[in-house]
Amino acid sequence: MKLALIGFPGCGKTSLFNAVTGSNLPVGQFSNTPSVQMATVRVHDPRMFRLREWYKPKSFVLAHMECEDVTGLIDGKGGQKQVSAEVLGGVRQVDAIVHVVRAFESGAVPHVLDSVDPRRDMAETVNEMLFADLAQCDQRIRKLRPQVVKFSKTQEHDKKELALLERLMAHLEGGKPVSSLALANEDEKKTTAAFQFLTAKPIMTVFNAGESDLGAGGKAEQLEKEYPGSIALCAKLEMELAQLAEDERAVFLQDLGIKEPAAPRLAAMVYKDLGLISFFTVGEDEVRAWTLHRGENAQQAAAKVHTDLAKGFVRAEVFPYADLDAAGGDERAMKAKHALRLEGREYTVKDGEIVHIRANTR
Ligand SMILES: Nc1nc2c(ncn2[C@@H]2O[C@H](COP(=O)(O)OP(=O)(O)OP(=O)(O)O)[C@@H](O)[C@H]2O)c(=O)[nH]1
Ligand SMILES: [Mg+2]
Repeated sequence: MKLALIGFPGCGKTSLFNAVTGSNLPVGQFSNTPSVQMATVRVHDPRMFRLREWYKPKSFVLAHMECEDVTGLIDGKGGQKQVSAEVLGGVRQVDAIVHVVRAFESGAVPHVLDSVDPRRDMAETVNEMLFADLAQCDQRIRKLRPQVVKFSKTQEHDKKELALLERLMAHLEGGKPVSSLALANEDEKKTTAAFQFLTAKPIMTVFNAGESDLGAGGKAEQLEKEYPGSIALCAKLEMELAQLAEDERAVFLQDLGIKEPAAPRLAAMVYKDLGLISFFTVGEDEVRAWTLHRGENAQQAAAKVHTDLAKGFVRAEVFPYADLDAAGGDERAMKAKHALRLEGREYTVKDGEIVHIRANTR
C-alpha cells in the first residue's frame, strides 16, 4: 500500500509528511527540483495496543502504509505550469493519491497563484493530472496509428488497444478521469491498468488549514462538511505535535482542541476510501496487524502472512477481537464461552478478526 502526497508548492506536503511519518525533513524550502522522499505511516489501531497488553509478545508489528512526499508536481515558476515527468513517473506507481490543499492564510508563505483558494487549487491539480494522462495516451496513440496498418503478430491486439485509447482520449478531453471510463472486459481493464494513469487512482483530499481555523464552526470544519470524505487539519501544528514526547503530546492535543492526530486520521481516510480492513495474528511470539481489501477471503489473508500458508491452506481459526475484549483479553476464557470457528479458504475475513491459519507447509 503506497500513497503519494501531492499538491501546489508550499501547500504543506512536507509538513504533513513529517507529521504522519515522524520524519524530520526541512519545510519551507520551495524546492522546484523534483524529488521524492519516502517513509512509513504506522496505523495506530487502538485494538493493537490492547492485544499487546494481553499477549505481551516478543514482537509487535502495526499495519503500515508507504508514503511519498512529492515535490514539484505543479511548478509555478514564471507563471508556467510544468509537470515533471520524473516526478510523475514516481506517482504512477502508487496505489492512491492524497491531494494536500492549502487553506491556511499566511503572508509569510506566498502562493504561486497569489491567493488562497482551495476550490481552484483542487480543480487545477485534477487538470494537471488529466493533462498528464492525456499526454501519455496521445503519445501511445501516435505510436500505434502507423503500426496497426502494417501486418504483424500483434496487429489485432494493437488495433484493439488503439480503439480503447481513442475512446479514452475523448473521455479525458471531456475532462473526465480514467476511473470513470466504462471498460468492456478484463482485457480492456488490463490494458488500461498497465498505463498506471494518475486519474485512474483513488484521490483523497487533505485540507491544510491555519492554526486559527481549527475550532468548532471554523474553516476546517466547514471544508470537511463541504467535501465529504476529506479531512482538514493544520499540518504545521501536527508536525510540531509529532515531534513531542508522548506524554507532552496529550496535553498539547487537548490545549489545541485536536481530537485525533494526523496519522490515524489519514489512515482512517485511506482505509475507508480504499475499502481496506485489518485482521490480526496473535501469540506470545508476535502480535501483528495485516491489511486486506474488504471482501478478500481467508486464503488471501493467508497469502499476506506467507505464500506457503496460502499454498498449504487447510483451515482458518477465526474469532472477532470483540469477543476477546469481552473476555478481558483472556483467550482461554473466551474460547470456553464460544465454540471455535473453523473457516475454509473462501471465508470472507471481517475487520478486526483474529485469524490463525492452519496449513500444510511441508
Ligand atoms: N501558518 C501556517 N504555515 C504553514 C502551515 N502548513 C505549512 N506552513 C508553512 O508553509 C511553508 C511550506 O510548507 P511545506 O510543508 O514545506 O510545504 P510543501 O508543500 O512541502 O512545499 P514544497 O515541497 O516546496 O512544494 C513552511 O514554511 C510551513 O511552515 C499551516 O498550517 N499554517
Ligand atoms: Mg515539500
